[in-house]
Amino acid sequence: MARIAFVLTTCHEFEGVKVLSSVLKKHGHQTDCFITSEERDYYQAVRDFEPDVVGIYATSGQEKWPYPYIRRWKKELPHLKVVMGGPHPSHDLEPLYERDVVDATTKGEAEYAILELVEAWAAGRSIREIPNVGWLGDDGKAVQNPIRQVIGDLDSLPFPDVDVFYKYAFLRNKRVMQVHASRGCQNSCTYCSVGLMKKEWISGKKGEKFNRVKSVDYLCEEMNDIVARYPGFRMVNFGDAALNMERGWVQEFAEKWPKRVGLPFACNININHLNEDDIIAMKRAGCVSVQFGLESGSERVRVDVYRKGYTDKVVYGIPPLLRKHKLTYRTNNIMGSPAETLEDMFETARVNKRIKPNGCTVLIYRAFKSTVLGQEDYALGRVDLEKDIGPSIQQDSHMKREDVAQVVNLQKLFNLAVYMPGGETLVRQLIKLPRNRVFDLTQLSFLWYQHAVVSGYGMLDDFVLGLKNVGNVFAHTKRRQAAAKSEPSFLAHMDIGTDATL
Ligand code: B12
Ligand code: SF4
Repeated sequence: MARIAFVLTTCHEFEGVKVLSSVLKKHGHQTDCFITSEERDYYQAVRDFEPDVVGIYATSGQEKWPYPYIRRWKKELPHLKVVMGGPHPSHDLEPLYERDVVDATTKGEAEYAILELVEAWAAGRSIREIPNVGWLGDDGKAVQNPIRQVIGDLDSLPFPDVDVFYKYAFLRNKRVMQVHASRGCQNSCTYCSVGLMKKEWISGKKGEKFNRVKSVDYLCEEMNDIVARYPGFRMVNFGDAALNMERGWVQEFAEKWPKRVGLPFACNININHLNEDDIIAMKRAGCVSVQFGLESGSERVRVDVYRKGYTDKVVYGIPPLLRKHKLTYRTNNIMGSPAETLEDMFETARVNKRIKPNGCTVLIYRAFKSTVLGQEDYALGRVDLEKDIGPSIQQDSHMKREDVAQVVNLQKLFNLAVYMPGGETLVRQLIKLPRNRVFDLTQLSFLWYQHAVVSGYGMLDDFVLGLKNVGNVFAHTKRRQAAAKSEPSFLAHMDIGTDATL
């Protein structure tokens, strides 16, 4: 039996970690999860658990924060092994070169990779043949092993282990529970990692499918298992790319969910695969709010560059149906990709005004090396490598463009352009001003209101969640200040995901 500690900086229940934990527990291991904002003394909390293995979940930009902790834990627990998984090491083996920190990485889905890894370490066996695992060779070069088939049947997995998250009072007492019903996505947008995941996170065996859905029966049982132990939740938020992933699933869900679970919910939708019958079914099932990616007002950018697949016909066609059936809806939008001019970004504001969403989330384009567009941006030298923008995609831009200051200001003031009469004219003038905290606060206030009220997450919960994660909004500023003082502090390495407000 091994003891595995998952370390996280974001106050959120992560589906990936929940599932890894449940698989490890099913095989007799002991697991726990530690979130920085929820521990008084983070170092000691993990140290007291006496882990044999520490697991880091990392998105790009979020990988280095635990290194100072790990160096200290490794001093006191000499047998400690560290594995990093998630999107970052799935596409970049660079963490393995931190020899004193990371002992192995995993690529793609890691349920069985982490199990075999933990068991190999416990038995003193080699890890060099384990599928999905990355390791450092004797010649100092990182090696990525081939990956195994994805888990074809999500119902074959034990229920995700919520206990490692709901041991924290804040997470179990909030209004909304985070749940996943599927993996994958119907789209392959060029700015998102999912497109490459579909190619690189599969073994390529015949019949293997990256898009998978839990059965409605499994999902209802999973929910009832959670609600029986944590009865305080009032609503569910589905974190999936789209709840309407598989044709016909929503109809069955609308039959069973209200009778067997009965909690209202919010979710993402794919508007290309949605018709009025699906909307009616979702409403009947208890849906209160949906979200979809508009991303750009320009059809050329949305369809030809981002490969989103949403033509103007769909973009203008679906919102009236959502309004007709009284579902509130929010759009996701991207500012500042190399494909767009500032005028295109104002077009995004105008299209939002026209389709009347109840809220607009606006993120700043970031070139991830795990995306088609990101790879192109790095190859063409469009990324300012000297600029530290922190881990967040809501804070700043690392793209080299002359109008970058105005783009970032527009992201902060976007909602004024959409919702205030005459807003666009005012915002056109304001974005010429230097960046300032009032603009930052304007963006955060809209985000808070839309998240808390429109999507129903609750004013207080969302405010507290924002406070818990606000550190990352200014993470790069703090790092800059710490670097200026040349003080090696923990804070200088903290990347505390802003995700809570997405
Ligand atoms: C839901 C979601 C969120 C949620 C929950 C966080 C989470 N990652 O679960 C919230 C809203 C909080 C969020 C926040 C952010 N997200 Co997000 N998010 C997603 C989304 C849509 C689904 C993730 C998911 O649950 N998948 C289902 C589970 C089962 O899969 P999984 O998480 O990948 O887990 C498997 C493996 O990764 C691995 N694994 C997972 N954890 C661990 C841990 C260890 C130790 C090991 C060994 C393996 C391992 O095994 C798991 C089981 O097979 C993905 C897109 C996607 N489809 O992956 C983006 C995605 C992960 N997010 C992304 C980004 C950019 C962010 C933010 C930085 C955004 C921001 N606010 O600025 C933050 C970062 C927060 C953080 N600390 O990671 C990017 C990451 C890109 C990259 N290359 O790094 C993605 C890929 C989307 C994209 N734009 O391309 N996100
Ligand atoms: S629809 Fe969303 S999750 Fe799917 S590929 Fe596009 S951005 Fe990624």
